[in-house]
Formats: sequence, C-alpha cells, structure tokens
Amino acid sequence: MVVTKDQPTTNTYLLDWVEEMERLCKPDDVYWVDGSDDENKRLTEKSVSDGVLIPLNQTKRPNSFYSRSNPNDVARVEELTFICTPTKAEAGNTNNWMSPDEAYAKLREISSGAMKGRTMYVIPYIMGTADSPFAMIGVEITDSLYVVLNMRIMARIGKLALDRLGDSSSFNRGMHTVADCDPSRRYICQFPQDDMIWSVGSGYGGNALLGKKCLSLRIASYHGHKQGWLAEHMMLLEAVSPEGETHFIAGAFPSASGKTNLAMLVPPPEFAGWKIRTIGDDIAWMRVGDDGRLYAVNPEAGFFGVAPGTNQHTNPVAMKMLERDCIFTNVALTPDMDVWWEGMDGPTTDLIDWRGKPWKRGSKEPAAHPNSRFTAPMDNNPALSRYAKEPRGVPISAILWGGRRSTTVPLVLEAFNWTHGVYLGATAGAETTAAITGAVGRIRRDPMAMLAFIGYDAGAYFAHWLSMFGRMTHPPKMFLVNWFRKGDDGRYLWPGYGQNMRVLKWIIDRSVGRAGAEETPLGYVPGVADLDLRGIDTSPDAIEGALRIDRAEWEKELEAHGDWFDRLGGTVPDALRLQRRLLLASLKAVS
Ligand code: GTP
Ligand code: SPV
Ligand code: MN
Repeated sequence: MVVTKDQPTTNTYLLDWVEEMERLCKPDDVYWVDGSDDENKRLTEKSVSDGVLIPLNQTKRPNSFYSRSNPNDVARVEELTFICTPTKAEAGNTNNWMSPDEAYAKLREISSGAMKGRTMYVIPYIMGTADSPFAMIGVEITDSLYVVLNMRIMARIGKLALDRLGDSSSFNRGMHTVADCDPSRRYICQFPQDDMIWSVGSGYGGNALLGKKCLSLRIASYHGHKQGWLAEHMMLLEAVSPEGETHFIAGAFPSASGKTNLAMLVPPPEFAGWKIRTIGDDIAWMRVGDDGRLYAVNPEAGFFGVAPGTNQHTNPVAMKMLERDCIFTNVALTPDMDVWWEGMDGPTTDLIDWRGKPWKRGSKEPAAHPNSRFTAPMDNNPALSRYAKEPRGVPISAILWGGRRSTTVPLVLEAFNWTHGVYLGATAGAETTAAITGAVGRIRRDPMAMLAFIGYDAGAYFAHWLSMFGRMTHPPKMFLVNWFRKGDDGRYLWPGYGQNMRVLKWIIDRSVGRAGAEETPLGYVPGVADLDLRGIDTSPDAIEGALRIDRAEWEKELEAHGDWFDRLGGTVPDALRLQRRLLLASLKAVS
C-alpha cells in the first residue's frame, strides 16, 4: 500500500476535513487532484487500465472515451435526495427532509470503510471562472475516477481552486462515495447551513458530480435567498440579429426538455444573418447589476447533455462539439468502437447496447439508455459565445419558462408583468422524463424547472423571485413556452429545434416593444401574422393548434394550480394566490 500524502495546501480547515474523511472511509491512498494536463493523461490511462473508461475509435473520435454505469444507477434519484436543515419547515413541502443528526449518522455508517482497496481523490474546484467575483469554491472527495474525469470537464479544478481558496474556511465540502452502489443505501444529502454535501451509493450525473446540481443549484439557491440573488436551472444564450443587435435570453426547462438544444440553436435559412451562441446549457446564477439589469453567469465549464435525439438536423452544433475530447456514458457502441444512440444519423448495424449486450436493429429495448449523456468541454462548442466566461455575466432581456406539455400550454405566452411572470414560472407543469428515476410522461408541477433543486421552502423561493423586481430598474420580460404540444394524432404540432428561432425572434421583439401581440385573459400571444413564418414547412392548422388557448383546458389548468398551491402550504405568497384567482375570474368573465 502506497500512501501518497503530498498535500498541496496548508489550509487547515481543508486538511482537517480530508483527514477526518480519510479516517472514516479508510482508502488505500489519498490523491490530491492538481488539474494539470499531465495528470489528466495519467488518470485517463489509469481509468482505461482499471476498466472505468473504454477508449473509443481514436481516428473517428480522438481523445474520447466510453463508460457504462451500473444499470441500477442511471439518473438522478429525487426520492433519495434530501435537504438536511434543523427544521422540516426550512426544507419546505417540495423537498425530502432529514434532520442533520440523523443524516450524518446514516452517511457516516455507510461511508465507514467504504473506500477500502480504493483511492480517495480530493478535487478542489471552482464553479464560475477563476476571475469571477461570484465564483464558488468547492472540494469534492470521491472514490470514483469517473467523477474526477467528468469534474475536470464540467468545472475548473485543481491548483487554481486551491490558489483562490488560500487559507479560507469558506468552501463547500462535498463528500462522495459510490460505496457498494446499493440503491437501498443511496442518499444525496445537502446541508445548506453547513455548506456541506454528502452523497453515497451512486456514481451518476447530478448524484455524483457535486459541483452541478448539489452545489450550483441546491446549496447556491440557499445562499442566493440569503444574499439577494438567484441560482437557476436555466440555459443562457446570446442572440445577434442581422443588424448586430445583441440580446441575452435565459430559459428554464425541466430536465431533458430542451435547454441544451435551445442554447445551441441553428436558425433556419429564412433567418440568414441571425446568430445564436451558447453561454450555458443548464445553470444560471443571476444578480442585479449596477445598471439595474439582471445579469447571469454560467458557472459550469462543460456540458453534460442528453445524447438521444441529438443529430445533424436537431443539433449540428452539439454534433461538432462531440467530435473529440468527450466522455460518453450509457450510449451504444458500434462495431468500430464509435458511439450511437436513438435518433442519431447514419445506419445502425449490430451494436453493443448500454448494458454491454449485443443489440440488433428492430429490438424493442433502446440501444442507448434514454438518459445516456455526453460530457463535453465548453471550449469545443463551435457556437460558444464570447461572453460565456464573462466574470460578471450578461444582462438578460427575457426569461422563458418551458416544459413538455402535450396539451393546454400554447407555443408562447407573454406575461403581463413581473408578478404574472413569476406566477407562470411557479405553476409551470411538465411531463416527466428519463432524467430522473420513476414514471415517465406523468404531469407534475415543476416550478421554474427547480422542483428538485430549490434548497429551501418553495413558497419562500417564490417570494424571493417576487422581491427581485424591487431590485431592478430594467427587469427582463417573462414568457411561457411549449415546443411539445401534440395534435389528436399524437404528433408534435410545432417542428421545434431550429424552428424555435421564430418564437425567439418574437420574444426578442416583444422585449424591446417592437412586435404585435393579441391580449388574452391569460397573457399576450402572437397572432399568426406576428410570427415570422416565412418558409416554414408546417401546416397552418398545426401552427394554429400550437398557438391556441382553449378556455376549458385552462379552467382545469388554473384549478390544478390551486391544488398545487395548497400542496405547497401557507408560505405561497398572496400575490400568487390572488394572481390565480384574477386569471380564473378574467377567463370566466369572457367565456
Ligand atoms: P438536462 O440536461 O436534463 O437538464 O436536459 P435539457 O433541458 O438540456 O434537454 P435537451 O436539450 O438535452 O433535450 C432533451 C430531449 O428533448 C432531447 O431528446 C431532444 O432531442 C428533445 N428536444 C429538445 N428540443 C426540442 C424541441 O424543440 N422539440 C422537440 N420535439 N424535442 C426537443
Ligand atoms: C438534469 O437532470 O437536469 C441534468 C442531468 O442536467 S444531471 O447532471 O444528472 O442532473
Ligand atoms: Mn439539467
């Protein structure tokens, strides 16, 4: 047993905690990740010899690797995710709660001796750029080399984080062990008051890459509430018009509902001269700037995106980005060691599926897991915005709330004002996807796409959103959007993807007071003449069906919002409850 203890820091808060975890987990050795290229090469080689990563065809996909997770560990597990605050009320009605004492006891018990025979990796990291005043520092301890290599793509890791931390005690402690990957001993716990995350029993995605959902959303939203800013599950894009006018748009869509695709949109030919560039695809931290506008940064350094459905037509930018330097998890393999997934272009032959079994075309089971993912460095994105690393972020013109809704929700609906906009976000519903374990396709309320990520009480979160209005002189406009409405034949009414540019243009024009709209009792909608539909290959009936507001459907929807507020309890702000009654009364008055 070789014990490597060349500690690269003198920070006693950090050293003490690492030592405590080492005593608890009993690894064979401890390795401090420095983030260098040299180290990456060594750790990648080790991961290949350990069988953690499989090299892909290096001619077709240089420096790219493949990984299969345990089949019982393929998505975030919301039922096993806990907010551990002294009182249950602090966690609110949308979170699972455990008392810190109980949680720490359970986690210690599961972690005890869990790293015997393994290496304990210590990953210092920064969420945000190293020069950003808003950056947050975390340290993740993990026994997973897969986590180290993914964190390297998703965050800024190693020496630069320790340099920025210095001797400060102010960093997030993230303890992670895959342990025996047993679903009955799997817990993802956040301790906001202790700035602590402890995750056991899973090696996948948001359960294990602790800088992502655990720190940058659950813990960060708790800090944001205390400090007057917002941590949101949002993509961020830059839109430049042919005239050179630039707008930044933020969009909250639930998991696997279109953020990555929207952030990488390629406009249709009729929109020649328009450029959409990516700032972020999953997380936005938003603060009011000195000029009274809302500024957003993307704290991540890479994209952990859904693979299925990605192809040259839907997302050519991602296809280019995935040509090298990526890790693919739970996709399928071709005979020449390239990757494949459902919805990818090109012929499928005999594949090896995500479980490692032979797969033939026509098989009932998908070859790639529906939540299979790529991990890609941000700098590989050919459409990366030059503002993606702006330390103070970019000023937002519009906020979109989206989600998968087969019925009811029109293609786009503009809020009358801030309160109404917050209402539309707070009541947004969505059909569930494979990004979380459990039934797929069920409607659930997913406020601001943050249901699983609000680190405190949801009613207090809504009140916080309402209060942000008072801090701004130029608040962004808010819009509800839905690319997923279906016709009676079960097919999507709106073509989506690049065609969403038509909706974005209307949104941009509305945000500067240029485009026309029709007022309805529920908000402003574009008339068919207000949308730029030149050259669209979709029938007028389908477009009309996508835009339509059905009074009967909306009466039911608003009733469901009432049930939702009742479920959340007494902390839901009055302004939102009254907004609901006003919308319902207005709707009934004109029926
Ligand atoms: P997370 O990474 O889980 O947070 O997901 P995301 O919100 O970034 O979703 P993503 O863009 O990866 O899209 C998820 C799935 O929705 C993919 O299979 C896409 O092909 C599909 N999708 C994205 N945009 C559209 C659209 O405009 N229309 C339709 N019909 N499908 C879409
Ligand atoms: C999501 O589920 O919203 C994701 C993937 O972005 S994960 O990192 O697993 O949270
Ligand atoms: Mn996400």
